[in-house]
Amino acid sequence: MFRKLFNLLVVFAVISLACFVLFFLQSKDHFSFIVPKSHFVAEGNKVFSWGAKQDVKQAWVRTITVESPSNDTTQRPANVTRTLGPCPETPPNLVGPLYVGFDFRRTLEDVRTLFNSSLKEGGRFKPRDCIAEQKVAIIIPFRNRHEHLKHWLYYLHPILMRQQVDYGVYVINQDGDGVFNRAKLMNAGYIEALKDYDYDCFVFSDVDLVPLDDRNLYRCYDNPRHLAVAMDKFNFRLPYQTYFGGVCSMSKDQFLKINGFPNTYWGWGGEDDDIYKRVILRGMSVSRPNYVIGKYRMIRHERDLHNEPNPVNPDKLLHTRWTLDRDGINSLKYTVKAIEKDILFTFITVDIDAPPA
Ligand code: BGN
Repeated sequence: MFRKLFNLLVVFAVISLACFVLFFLQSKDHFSFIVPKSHFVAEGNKVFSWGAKQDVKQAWVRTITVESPSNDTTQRPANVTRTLGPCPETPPNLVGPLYVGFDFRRTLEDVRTLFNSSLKEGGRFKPRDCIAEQKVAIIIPFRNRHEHLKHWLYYLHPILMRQQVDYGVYVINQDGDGVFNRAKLMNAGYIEALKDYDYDCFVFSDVDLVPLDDRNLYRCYDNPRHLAVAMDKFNFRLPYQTYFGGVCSMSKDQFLKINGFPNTYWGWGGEDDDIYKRVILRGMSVSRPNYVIGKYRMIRHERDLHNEPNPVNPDKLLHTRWTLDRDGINSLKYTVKAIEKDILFTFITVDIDAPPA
């Protein structure tokens, strides 16, 4: 009886010791071969991962190697190996309500200096410590609004970083002086961003809108999401229940389900209402944050040149059911004139064949 008990104790002690040794070795990174080396590259002491989603699906847990930035090889510590898991559902470093002020003395160069070391060329970022579930392209329709862009970048980059988004910023600049077309620019942004990276989520944002709460997550949901629900210019509420303007997000699937955005809304007004109708006509609903989290501050400005309200646009809205399949990403035509990679954003100038103003 005693002998049996003694044997059992010995076996237990041996197993415990083996576990302890294994645990010790793994924490020392001697066991990094257990998980395959990934596509992560190290730049100085910053880690960027450019692995494909397929790999991520196979193994959420991967190993990265971080080179020491030191040039002194005698002082260089051994490579540090870390294991990355998926980012948490709720990003841990959010702060909630934010102060947002548009200091006119701020320059693009100041903003570059601030984020130079955290971003990759083209305004790309990946969280260091985890693998983000979505790859998000932020698309900004643009013309002659550099004054606003610097503020947008100053506020949004740190917010997106705290939100642990794997993202890229695409400023889609309309070439020439013809009539502006916000929705067509966003369609072009969708296509151009996909040439860069395997994005699966798209946030379409006006350049003059800055969120006042970082809990308003720039990601995609089960339904297309309207993020800018409480703008200061509308007294922090929706101007009308079906409003879908300012900032919205859509997964690639949702975007394709509505055939992208209409290309034929020239000038101001109506294109966002058309997009809302497309979403509803395709059997989806609109997801929204509440009025506390969904607050935005708009940078005050004069109405843009060549973006006057177009009197034919309201009428077009009566025909969305018919135009949905004919006017959209499947009928989009534009020419890329230039692609410039800034550290803070990718600036793509497109000729969208605009009628003269
Ligand atoms: C609406 C515009 C929207 C705009 C909002 C808020 C139209 C279509 C005619 C009914 N809709 O009136 O595009 O985002 O105001 O400014 O003009």
